[in-house]
Amino acid sequence: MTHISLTRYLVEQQRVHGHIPSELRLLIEVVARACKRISISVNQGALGEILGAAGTDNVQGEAQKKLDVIANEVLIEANEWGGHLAAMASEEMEGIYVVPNRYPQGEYLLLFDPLDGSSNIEVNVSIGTIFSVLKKPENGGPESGVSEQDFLQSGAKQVAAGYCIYGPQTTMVLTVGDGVAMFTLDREQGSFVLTQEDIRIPEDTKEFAINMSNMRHWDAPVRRYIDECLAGRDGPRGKDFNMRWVASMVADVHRILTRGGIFLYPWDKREPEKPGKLRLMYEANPMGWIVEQAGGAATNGRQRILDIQPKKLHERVSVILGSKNEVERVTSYHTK
Ligand code: FDP
Repeated sequence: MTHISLTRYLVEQQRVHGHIPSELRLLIEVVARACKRISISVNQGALGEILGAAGTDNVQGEAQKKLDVIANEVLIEANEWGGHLAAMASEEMEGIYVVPNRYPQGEYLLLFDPLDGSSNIEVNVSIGTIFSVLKKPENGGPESGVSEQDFLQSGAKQVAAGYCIYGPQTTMVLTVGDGVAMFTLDREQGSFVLTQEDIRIPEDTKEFAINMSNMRHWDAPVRRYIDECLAGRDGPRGKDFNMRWVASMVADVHRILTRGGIFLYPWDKREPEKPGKLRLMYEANPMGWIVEQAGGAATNGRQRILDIQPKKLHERVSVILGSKNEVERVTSYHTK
């Protein structure tokens, strides 16, 4: 079998479809390289002194783990000097990180959740890195500065999105708007190898993922949907459902890409003014686009995730994504 590396895949995509400019290709390769570094740290575990709390809080007031901070630094250091980026934004940083003056500025904006699923670091369960790429709006020519406002674009404007999952295998999943491809890290060679192309999520499923401990706080439409799943064969759905909840969004989404399913992290009554737990720009947009590109759907219960106009960088959102027919069902329970 011919091994197709990530580099070769991107070069061939560029040749055939012409929609991956070389700067974007470089950007994706640099992110992949950073993910390799993060993967090495994750694999070292207790031997690498990377476990435990960093002793700091992030902008959302959540305690940062050492690995959150390390992964954030790795992504910044890898990306700041290449000339392909204007600025970066991370779930772990309050403001945007503008590429320093000593390096050339490019036309792309990179957003990332450096280490998703932090509660799973210590327990040796899959975690990941999620990223999203936007183009800097042409509001004042290439010489003009970059501001937080430039990042506030809807998910539909993404030009690349992906995630890397650090599990039994390290796997990178990528879309540039032409389907979804999967690459597995060959640890001996140190390169990502194409292992699946044109991934499709089955439209129907019998598996849901939600944190059931929040049931008493849910809104009526989510409650109705899950109640109907739980009623199984004798209920209105006429089939038995299974449940999975890894509590790492990357792992739950990865399972859905592999065999279908629906993932929900809905708004709930605990903090009514908070639209949801997950972050629109670092989690919902990239995952939403990947899922759509694989034939699935992603909404906040009322609206397509990718159509939401963000008002702030760290905006939160309610998330329902996965197998198309199930997502449409839950969404219709909200809107009808
Ligand atoms: P975490 O806070 O551990 O980083 O990003 C938020 C997230 O993980 C998701 O990856 C995951 O799906 C969810 O939170 C888990 O939330 P619960 O602990 O409430 O189940």
